[in-house]
Amino acid sequence: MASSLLLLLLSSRLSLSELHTPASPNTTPQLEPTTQGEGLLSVPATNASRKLPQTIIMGVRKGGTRALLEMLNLHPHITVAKTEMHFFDWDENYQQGLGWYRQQMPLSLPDQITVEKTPGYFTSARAPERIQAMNSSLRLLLIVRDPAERVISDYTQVLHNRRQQNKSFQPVEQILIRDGEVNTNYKAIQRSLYHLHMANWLQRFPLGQIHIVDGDLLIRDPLPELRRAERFLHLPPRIQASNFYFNHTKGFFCLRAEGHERCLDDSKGRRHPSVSARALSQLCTYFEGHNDSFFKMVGRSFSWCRGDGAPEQNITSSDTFPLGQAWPHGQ
Ligand SMILES: *[C@@H]1O[C@H](CO)[C@@H](O)[C@H](O)[C@H]1NC(C)=O
Ligand SMILES: *[C@@H]1O[C@H](CO)[C@@H](O)[C@H](O)[C@H]1NC(C)=O
Ligand SMILES: *[C@@H]1O[C@H](CO)[C@@H](O)[C@H](O)[C@H]1NC(C)=O
Ligand SMILES: *[C@@H]1O[C@H](CO)[C@@H](O)[C@H](O)[C@H]1NC(C)=O
Ligand SMILES: *[C@@H]1O[C@H](CO)[C@@H](O)[C@H](O)[C@H]1NC(C)=O
Ligand SMILES: CC(=O)N[C@H]1CO[C@H](CO)[C@@H](O)[C@@H]1O
Repeated sequence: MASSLLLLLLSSRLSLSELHTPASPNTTPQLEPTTQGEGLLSVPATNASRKLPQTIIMGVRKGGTRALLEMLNLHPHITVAKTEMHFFDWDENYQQGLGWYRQQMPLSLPDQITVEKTPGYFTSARAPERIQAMNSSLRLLLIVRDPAERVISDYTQVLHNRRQQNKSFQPVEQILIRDGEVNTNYKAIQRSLYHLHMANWLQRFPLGQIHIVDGDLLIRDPLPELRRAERFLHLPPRIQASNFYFNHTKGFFCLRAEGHERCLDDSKGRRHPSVSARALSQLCTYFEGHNDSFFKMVGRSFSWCRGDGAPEQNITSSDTFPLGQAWPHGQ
């Protein structure tokens, strides 16, 4: 009770992590304030400590990692690091050592697991071996989405950043297509070649330790994907349908816990630039050649580009994650 009151008093700093439904009447609600580090509330008598993550969301960039993290954070047995750590992919951080890394983690109770997410890990050559060296039985989560759509979303984010800095930028189609061909030098396209990156991870971790979340399904209907994630993490099913409600203005699901509501921030709902049906179709054809390798590698397939070419009209869709307005690829 006392701690609930404290949480209310701290409402200006409330974030979803404070909105847990306690696992059982005996479980103390999580007390970690929104910012990393020094907890105003770390004093109350709990056995909270900072633990190395037992689970890492390793990617993919623009695949919905933030939404997945926030949704998992609804679970009373999960506590999450709020910011992207870039520990295993940035040498200057890695050199600080595991002690430093652990200090960046939120407080967690004995029955909670700590989750960190840094989408840059997925495409990092060093991350797999470094993570393996920390904990070879760690469980990895990978959220993927349609690779063509991910490219556009990736472009949109960079475009937004460059605009804010008054920097010049190339129109999307000039970057995607060069001399009539898909521009395979474009970094965003390389990041969508999931099977190439996945192969590096499978050299270090068995497939059974990597769970893939379907980002396109997670936005449309979060609960079933979260159930699968709970099972993979060996957690009891605690995330409920009542934790989600659809915000028609935003066009995507927002989260609710203990009477508090929260939507993901606006950067997640940017409009995509218009891409012609022709360019899109070319992109889809290009990725088709790669999707099979990935599907075989992970023993599962996804509905990407739907194999029936691009839609008829130009697309000015919003960023899919978590806006929920997928491209009209057939339906
Ligand atoms: C902390 O842990 C000890 C031993 O594991 C237990 O006796 C004590 O009740 C715990 N304290 C709280 C506040 O949970
Ligand atoms: C390693 O990860 C596994 C799976 O999440 C976890 O059960 C175990 O406690 C971790 N080991 C350490 C030393 O953190
Ligand atoms: C960008 O340009 C606008 C208008 O020219 C100006 O108001 C703004 O301060 C500039 N921003 C930066 C970051 O330079
Ligand atoms: C729904 O989204 C709109 C637009 O972002 C926001 O102003 C409003 O507060 C949201 N409503 C709820 C109930 O989340
Ligand atoms: C579609 O996009 C192309 C190239 O961006 C443009 O030339 C064309 O007018 C657009 N068509 C429609 C129907 O908006
Ligand atoms: C869902 C999807 O895009 N499937 C395609 C994967 O790639 C093969 C060719 O490699 C196509 O035949 C599938 O339609």
